[in-house]
Amino acid sequence: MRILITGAAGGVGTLLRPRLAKEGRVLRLLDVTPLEAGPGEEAVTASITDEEAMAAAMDGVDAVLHLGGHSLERPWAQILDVNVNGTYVVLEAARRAGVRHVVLASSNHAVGFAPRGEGEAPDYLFPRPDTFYGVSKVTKEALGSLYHDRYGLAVTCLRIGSCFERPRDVRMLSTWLSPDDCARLAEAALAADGFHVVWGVSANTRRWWSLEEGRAIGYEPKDDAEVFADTLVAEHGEPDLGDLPHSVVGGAFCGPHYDVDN
Ligand code: 15L
Repeated sequence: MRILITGAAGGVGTLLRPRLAKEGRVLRLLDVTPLEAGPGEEAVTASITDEEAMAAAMDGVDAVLHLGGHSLERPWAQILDVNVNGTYVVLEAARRAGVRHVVLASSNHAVGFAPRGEGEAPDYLFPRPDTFYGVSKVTKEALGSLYHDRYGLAVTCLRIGSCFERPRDVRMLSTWLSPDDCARLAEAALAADGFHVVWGVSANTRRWWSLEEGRAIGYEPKDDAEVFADTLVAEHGEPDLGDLPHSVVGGAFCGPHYDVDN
């Protein structure tokens, strides 16, 4: 079993690398930043936009975990090149190589402007991107859907919340995806058939995003950001849920000052 991880040197890739290591499994780590391969690993230095390099990187691969791309807002030209076209290059290379499973790192920012409602935000919430970055995640999901329907690849899109060692602010008491839960979610997604869009969130007490579809593919989160609540609330105060950044899925990305110079 060989898994190609794109963007392996990034934040989520770095957290997942040791957690996805397993007897009988090879992790092929691809990034523009050179990485040193350890036991059970292979390292490839390449851009996801390089068609030739991606075709070569798919050799002998059973599943792809596509994390590569800009992880925050950037000018449109960069988003288009790396996030949008890069995802096309990854999926096309996977299809040509006959790779069966592809997991796509989407983001809550694909639906960032969705308001907090009465109940949980459902799975498959209609796109409401909050940035060009969010648009690229919507496009990523759309490309995944296309490659599933037209070419039969099994594709699962993860609308990741806030995947860090620990929540960094009070919003993340709701949106945190712990590194261990992220690995649990990735394992479930890598094995799932069909096409799915699932929230990437832990079993947080203050969670307001659905876990239904995640659980349907076998993801059972174990962590809860609430253990960090006392410290974070003491520092930042209790959140006003009716106001930004708590009133919408995407938090500060939806604020008037969150922009780049295009
Ligand atoms: C994301 O998509 C970003 O990559 C990450 O840095 C966080 O800002 C996260 O969303 C979030 O919404 O907390």
